[in-house]
Amino acid sequence: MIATRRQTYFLSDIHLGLDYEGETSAERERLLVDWLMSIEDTAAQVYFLGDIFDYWFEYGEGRQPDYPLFFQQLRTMVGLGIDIRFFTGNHDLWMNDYFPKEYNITIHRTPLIMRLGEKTFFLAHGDGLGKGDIIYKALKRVMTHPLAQWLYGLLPAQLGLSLMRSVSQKSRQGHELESFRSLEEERMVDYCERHPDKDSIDFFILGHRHLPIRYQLQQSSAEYINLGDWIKYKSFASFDGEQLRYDFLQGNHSEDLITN
Ligand SMILES: [Mn+2]
Repeated sequence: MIATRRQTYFLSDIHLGLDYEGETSAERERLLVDWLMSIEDTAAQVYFLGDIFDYWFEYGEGRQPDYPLFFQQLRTMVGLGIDIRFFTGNHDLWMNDYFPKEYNITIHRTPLIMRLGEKTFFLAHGDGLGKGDIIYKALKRVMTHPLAQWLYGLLPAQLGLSLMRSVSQKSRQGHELESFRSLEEERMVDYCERHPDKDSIDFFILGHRHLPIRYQLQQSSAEYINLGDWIKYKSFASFDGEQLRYDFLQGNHSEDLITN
């Protein structure tokens, strides 16, 4: 069989490491890997738009959190010539050179504007974009400073990781997984509406919100897509060079897609 790899896939907020409402991280990892295997023959590129991991720290020498099925599948896909990109999210800000070195995966730490086929994409995790969130933005500036990571690295690995796990859980209780406000109140929609390049962008694809959203921006042909998550929705988007599709792994959440 000749594989025709021309699809680009987008997903985010998988939060490996988190057990949530009756689904363990290992079960979620299995579903993810099965899905990744199912797109091996069609995927040219896979964009993971952040919060792939619920917490992440690289202690070196193979002492980072380990998701063996997922990591093996990444290796297989990269070996097949599939271009895999990781964006850092607020839960996995501290990705360094483990994935570039071990798996030949490119890491993006800032939003990316790129062209695929005839369309222009804006890609980002979405944390700290738009108005407000002053405290988080300041915290992010501290957290992304190499000194903060270096200091954290001084903690014993087990303590460092369990601390991260608990902070991670708190942040979720605080502002993630909350229900949808009106689109006008959605900070990331507002960010896209005001983006200076809005007229030249076709798709703003973001994560972070944990809600499946496909929204036509005002007075523009651009769409704002939120990728949902793999905790509740198991949602993803794909692009074949012309059309963008929004899908759900188990097909039973399609009615949850928020549109205008
Ligand atoms: Mn998230």
